[in-house]
Amino acid sequence: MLAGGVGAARFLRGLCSLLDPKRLTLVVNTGDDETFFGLHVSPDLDTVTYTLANRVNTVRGWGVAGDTYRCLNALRRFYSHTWFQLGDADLATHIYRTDALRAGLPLSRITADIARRHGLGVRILPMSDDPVRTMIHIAGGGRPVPFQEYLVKRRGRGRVRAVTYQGLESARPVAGLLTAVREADAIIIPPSNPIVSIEPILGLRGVRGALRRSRARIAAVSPLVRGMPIKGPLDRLLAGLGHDVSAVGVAQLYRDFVDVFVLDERDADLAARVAALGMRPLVANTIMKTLAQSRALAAAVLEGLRR
Ligand code: FO1
Repeated sequence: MLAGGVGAARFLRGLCSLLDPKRLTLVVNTGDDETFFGLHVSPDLDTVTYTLANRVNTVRGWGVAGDTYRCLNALRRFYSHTWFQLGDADLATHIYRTDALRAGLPLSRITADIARRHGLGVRILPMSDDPVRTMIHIAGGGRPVPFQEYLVKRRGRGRVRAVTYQGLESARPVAGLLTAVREADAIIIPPSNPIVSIEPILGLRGVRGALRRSRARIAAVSPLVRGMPIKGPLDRLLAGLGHDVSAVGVAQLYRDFVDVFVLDERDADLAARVAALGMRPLVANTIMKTLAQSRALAAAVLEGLRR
């Protein structure tokens, strides 16, 4: 599975309740990674890990449940940029990751270690051990800003003119990624943001070609329902980049390698347009507020991949 943050994590909870997690490989976006107070924060890796370990703050979809903010409050004495909510327990993960990176370990090894220390059997791969940073170019906004600054500090304001991925051209796909794509029976793109969560993975050297050639059936789930994202700024990103702000617009971005495209029930009228792109449309409830809903969606996707 190729994964972003909250949408991917919710889908995964359902999937892991249906399959042996040892059969799964997750390739997670790191284009959203950011450094705060000298600490390396990997929001999508942590969201997936905390969710699968039942540690996540389920209201927000990210961070640790019941976390406190004493350290962040104390940091306000020294720093002005305390807009990113890093909880005390969450900070332990960032301290551990940063310490290990400074000791020379690759992010992939540290990620596997963090997953193991959370008792997870699933294989979690950061998309690359090399740094990639998603940058948002805002109309009339001067310099491009890193994704977290655009999303959290600026609350997604401003018309997006372009999105670029710093470091992507020279970044190598993490060891095992291309083999996993080649050898998979099935590949799933959950309801993640195609521009900032999936595109950085697809843009790594060789990944898109490997997906096109893969013998695996590939399914993608729309992260939009009636043109609205469940979470985040996807509608503004698609509009700014000139794409159709609908599930069809998302399907267009994946048309060269996806076999089955999952639309929400409320978008059933778009099925014919998805079929016209050469993908098999599958209609399901894509809203995942409960574990039962995550499980039902994952079951529908698995069934769609078998057909
Ligand atoms: N999202 C916010 O909207 N505000 C925050 O202050 C914030 C803090 C944060 C801390 C740790 C973490 O792992 C995630 C956090 N997120 C926050 C979520 C994150 O910005 C997004 O979910 C992803 O980057 C989008 O894929």
